[in-house]
Amino acid sequence: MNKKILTLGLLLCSALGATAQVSLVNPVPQEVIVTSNGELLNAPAQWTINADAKQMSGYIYDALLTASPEIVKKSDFKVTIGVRGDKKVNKYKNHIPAKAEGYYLKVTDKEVVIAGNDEKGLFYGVQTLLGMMKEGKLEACTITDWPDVPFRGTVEGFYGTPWSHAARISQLEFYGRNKMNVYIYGPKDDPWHRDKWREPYPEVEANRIAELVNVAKKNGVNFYWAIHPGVDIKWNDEDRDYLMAKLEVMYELGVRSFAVFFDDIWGEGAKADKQAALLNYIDDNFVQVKKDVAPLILCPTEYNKGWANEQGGYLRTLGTNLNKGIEVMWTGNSVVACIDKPTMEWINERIQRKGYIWLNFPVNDFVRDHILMGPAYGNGLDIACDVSGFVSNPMEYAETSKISLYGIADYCWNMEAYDYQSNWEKSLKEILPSNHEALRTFALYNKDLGPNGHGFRREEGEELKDIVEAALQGDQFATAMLNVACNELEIACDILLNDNSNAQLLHEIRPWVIQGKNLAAYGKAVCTMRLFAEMKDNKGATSQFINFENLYKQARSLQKQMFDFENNKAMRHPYQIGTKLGTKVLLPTLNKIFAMSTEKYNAARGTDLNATAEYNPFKLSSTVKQLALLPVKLNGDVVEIASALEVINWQADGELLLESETAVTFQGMDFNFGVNGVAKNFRLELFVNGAWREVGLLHYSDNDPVIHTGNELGGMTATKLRITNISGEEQKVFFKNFRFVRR
Ligand code: 14T
Repeated sequence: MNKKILTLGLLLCSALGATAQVSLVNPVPQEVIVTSNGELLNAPAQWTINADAKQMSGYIYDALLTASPEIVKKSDFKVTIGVRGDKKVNKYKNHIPAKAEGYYLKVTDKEVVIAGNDEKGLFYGVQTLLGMMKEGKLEACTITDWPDVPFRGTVEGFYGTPWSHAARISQLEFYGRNKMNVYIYGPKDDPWHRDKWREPYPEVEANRIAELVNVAKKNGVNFYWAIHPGVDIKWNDEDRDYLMAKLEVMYELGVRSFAVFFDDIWGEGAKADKQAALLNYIDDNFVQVKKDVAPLILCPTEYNKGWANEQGGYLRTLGTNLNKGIEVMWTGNSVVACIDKPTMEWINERIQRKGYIWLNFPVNDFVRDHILMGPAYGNGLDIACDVSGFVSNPMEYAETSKISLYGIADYCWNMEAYDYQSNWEKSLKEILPSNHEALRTFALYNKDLGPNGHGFRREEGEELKDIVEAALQGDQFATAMLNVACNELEIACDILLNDNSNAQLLHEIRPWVIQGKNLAAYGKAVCTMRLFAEMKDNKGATSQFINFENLYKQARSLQKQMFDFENNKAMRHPYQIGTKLGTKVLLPTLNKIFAMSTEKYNAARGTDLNATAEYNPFKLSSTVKQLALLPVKLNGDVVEIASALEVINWQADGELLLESETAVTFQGMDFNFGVNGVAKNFRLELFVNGAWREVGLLHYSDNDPVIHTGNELGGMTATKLRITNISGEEQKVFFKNFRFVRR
């Protein structure tokens, strides 16, 4: 059957004015025939279930119970459910798609039929019915549906605060509703996942995992538990037995799907042949023996093309050595990347199997000053056959992540039909029905990540493009429209701050909403400044108080309020300090208009108001590729270079240069490269009075990675500093932090 024609039919139907109830369903089903002529049916108050005995209990039946109609023995409305082979759906067997997790669904004014190709298919058919009935209506139609990608879901694989137990339960239910079937548990900051991988979970944590396994099951989700042993694993029998024992303990807790992660490590743990041998051992002696355990998943050390060392042959070794059924994860051409056909061709050829995509979106652990509420877009719509699985690594903000995950679910299910914009609009209604327009207005300014080391950016502020362009040309009407946009943002923030319907969401986004109010107020001040800058008498309509200079003072105050809010100690996280939004278009535009207006006013009045909106006197550059993009943060008298979360390959003679516009008098400095005893490999120099002067570097003890500076630093005044690798060979270090205090 032709998908395009069917979709067209659906469009025509919604054009008739009715809200086609099928359009409420996420993911968008593969084939829909609307048989209703646009007329909607009221969902019945009661219905009778018609099914083989074995379907009258269990998780699918429970899911059906969550629908509003009362289930009674006899009623006029019949709901037939079953899987291929069940007597009750036998007559529909030719309609059931012969696809894993597929189903056939028929809705008429008298009955509903749901026939799954397998159990999961039946479960998903029920989800489609429930989705369609969300507004208490039904629509006569037949749907034939199945997923494009066999494994769809998330990997809780970020650095930072792991999700709470409640958040995980809510996620698993969300996955069930949106037909995602994988949740990989691998939070970097769970000690028993990584640092203490050999040790069993304490009782409380163990019980929680057992509960998650059950909730996952009820929602048709495979709960994968991941272990991250690479930090310190020895390739001997002892550690292998530790690992097997831990898996056994997890099996006892109910886990039936496992992953082994070797990301973000180096050294002994990073060897392909050893990793493959271990995975094969687990496969042969655990997975195959247990018989009820899902195929293993491996996250390799070289998990993206940018890090793949062809000469080393790491990926090809995995490809040849790993048992056939073992899945291999891949983040794409770089750590954070969109996935396309060439990406898949490159990796699949090397690993001799279809890559299992780990999409680093909407994860924000490397841009913690931003929260990401935009649509999931940019991945190829033609790679369904090239991937074995597709999972998203989300933010530590679980509830907010649902906006993007709603898109990932749709994309993975029905790739060619994926329309990220309409999916995004739908997701906002799903997540905050009470005030989805306010959420949308706010989310418009929380899509891009800002400049970051991975160079991954998102669209933001496209809808303002014309207004911004004209306003920057001096068009006062456009400036007034920009003022309206700021007004909208303010209204949206205020509405959100008083919406209790999704407390978790509001809790997560709250800092950005408050900062959004500051931004909106700043915008309104700036747009009004622009108006007053050219007003001859410089007077407000009714009051002398509203004049350019007072607006200028207000804008200055708001710039500082935003800065103070970002640097507020109570809310600060250690990495990318700050709470930023509207950074792609709105804020830079407002800053330009601020400068423009102030300059105009200065020129007209002969005043000398400072027209610079943002000020950062520090500039970083580096011949070490991975360091060159790190932002420099100013925090009172503390100057910090943001932490790089990856291993830095610092080549011999590679240098890091920090330049300041004005001379700095140093009070103290230290930095942490995450490795003991490396101070001797680096040289620190300050540029004082036109010459480089070396400053000593030392560790206070043998087991302290922090590098301190010699006493001579105190009181030195310089305009530049540089750190050079003088060891004559590449240094593998972490760039955990670098900071100095100025006088
Ligand atoms: F295993 C991987 F596929 C992976 O992506 N690992 C981490 C992941 O846990 C993290 O959430 C993600 C986004 O920051 O990136 C990976 O870790 C990195 C990689 C970097 F290059 C963290 C910082 C980096 F600079």
